[in-house]
Amino acid sequence: MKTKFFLGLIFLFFLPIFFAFTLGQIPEAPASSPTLENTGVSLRQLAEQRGIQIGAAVNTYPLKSDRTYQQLLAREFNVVVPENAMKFELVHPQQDRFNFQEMDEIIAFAETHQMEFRHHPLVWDEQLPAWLVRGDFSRAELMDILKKHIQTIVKRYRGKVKTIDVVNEGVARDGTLRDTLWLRGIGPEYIDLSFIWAHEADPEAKLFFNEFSAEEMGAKSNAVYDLVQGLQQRGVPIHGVGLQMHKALNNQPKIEEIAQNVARLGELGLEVQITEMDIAIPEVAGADFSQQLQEQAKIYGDSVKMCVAAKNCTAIIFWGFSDRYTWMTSLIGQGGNPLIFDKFFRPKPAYTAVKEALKQ
Ligand code: 9MR
Repeated sequence: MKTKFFLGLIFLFFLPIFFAFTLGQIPEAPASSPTLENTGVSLRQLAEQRGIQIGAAVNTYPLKSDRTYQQLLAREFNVVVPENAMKFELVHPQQDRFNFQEMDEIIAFAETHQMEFRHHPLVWDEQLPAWLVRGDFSRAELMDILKKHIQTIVKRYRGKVKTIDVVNEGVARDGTLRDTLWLRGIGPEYIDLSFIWAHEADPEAKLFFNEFSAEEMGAKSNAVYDLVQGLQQRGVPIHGVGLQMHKALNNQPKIEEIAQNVARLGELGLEVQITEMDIAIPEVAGADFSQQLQEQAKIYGDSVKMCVAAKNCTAIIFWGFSDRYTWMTSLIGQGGNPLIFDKFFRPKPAYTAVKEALKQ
């Protein structure tokens, strides 16, 4: 009887530990796995020595299920960004219901591994839930919805999150404001209001305007510049601009122009972060893949060097880190191999180039 009771106690003691491991709740310490190649000093260590952040967007599925993914993420990066977990339709699926489960899981991972968590995005025109899109709300109602959305999320993670993409992709290619549900329903002041509401909810957080195809000098980056300068002139709290950098071998970044753009934003007293970098390799018949990998590596290296050299460039964040999990797979079918580790988590030439750039 006593033995059974004793065995029962042991069973009860180990049960939660067993579940925690099988569900991936207790990630192993980084760098302990023989499945990971030993790449010497990590990007994270080098970036920390440089006083710059290096991060990756995370996909919640492998974060829960893929041990190698977890280990590499924790070893190489010091910032995580939710690739989708904070999108409106996931976090706020019904008007009166929020779902923070995935966000909480990512934040728990970040805390366990002393990584920073970067919010992305509070206000965007994509991945919106049906209740919002089909709601036929008045201007006042939409303002209430947006304020509640922003402040519920920001207050929940206040103190844990230092940087937030408040408005994502608010400018169109020609430099006008992008035609969004928020612009149509509230008017151009939705941008000012979003920053003001986020700041009210967490006055310590650094607030960013995040944009794509606004890296180089041109109509779009001029419009972003004017927009953020306008916010500053009206006393709206803004601390930085995110330049996404979704590029490709056939759409290469013009590094000198990006440096110029980063510098002019610096003159406004703003930080810049490279927020979603990936460099797609297009499938070209007869192309030499190893040559393409070298070309990709050079772009990664030059971009990181540019950021390291710019005083106001404070972070480089990749839109994922392994070609095994990239948004491009759903976009163009085969994946584009845009990241710095391959599908088997082996470091690509791009990884080495980023490392060398961080050493300089
Ligand atoms: O990587 C994200 C992908 O999984 C989603 O399906 C997509 C929805 O539009 O959003 C992707 O992330 C985007 C990011 O949030 C904003 N900048 C562009 C990114 C790539 O489309």
